[in-house]
Amino acid sequence: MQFIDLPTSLFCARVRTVIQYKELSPEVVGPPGGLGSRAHAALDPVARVPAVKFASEELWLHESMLIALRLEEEHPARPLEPASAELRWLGRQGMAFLDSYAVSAMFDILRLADRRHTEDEVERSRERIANAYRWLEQTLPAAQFALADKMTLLDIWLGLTVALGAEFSTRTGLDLSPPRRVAELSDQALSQSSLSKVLAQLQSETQAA
Ligand SMILES: N[C@@H](CCC(=O)N[C@@H](CS)C(=O)NCC(=O)O)C(=O)O
Repeated sequence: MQFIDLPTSLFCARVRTVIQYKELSPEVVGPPGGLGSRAHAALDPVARVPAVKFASEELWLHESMLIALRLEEEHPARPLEPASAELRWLGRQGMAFLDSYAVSAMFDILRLADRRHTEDEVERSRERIANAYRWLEQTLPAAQFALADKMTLLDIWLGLTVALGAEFSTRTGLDLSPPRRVAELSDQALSQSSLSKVLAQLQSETQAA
């Protein structure tokens, strides 16, 4: 398997966590010539990261969530999804909500901070983050991790999203912190060695960039 990875990317960090947790050894390549460059597009026409390609296949698979699900399917040892279909789909919905609402609104907030903006624009983004967190807070079962007594993909998404929110809070002065149980779950996830190592690496690479 080939993995196009970028050390400063939150989305790549998710894939790196799954790879570390499952003890996989892909051939890791940076985007050749830099992200979105011609050389990168010659290797993978979409020229975005993360992307993975399996030996004997032509497809460069994109989207961190799809990549995580494919790795789960290909490498079921050390599972990162619950056995119950209902919980599995709850977890996937949680990951999709975090991406579509919380993470995208966090990046919107960061972009807004760089230009003239209205309070309403910021509030709308904060409301999208709050809605995603509220849904999780109200829907997740009472368990040690988000869905079970061990780490799942949703915990990886949750931990890295809350960490991103904390970093953007520092940069913008806005409070982007989650409600209590989501915060506890994220702390729990971030204390797992595979995730804490990846987060530390992501933070040091982002600072250096
Ligand atoms: N939804 C995608 C987001 C991936 C993404 O935004 N990647 C950025 C780097 S962090 C990228 O490739 N940007 C290049 C571009 O937009 O041309 C995922 O979950 O993988």
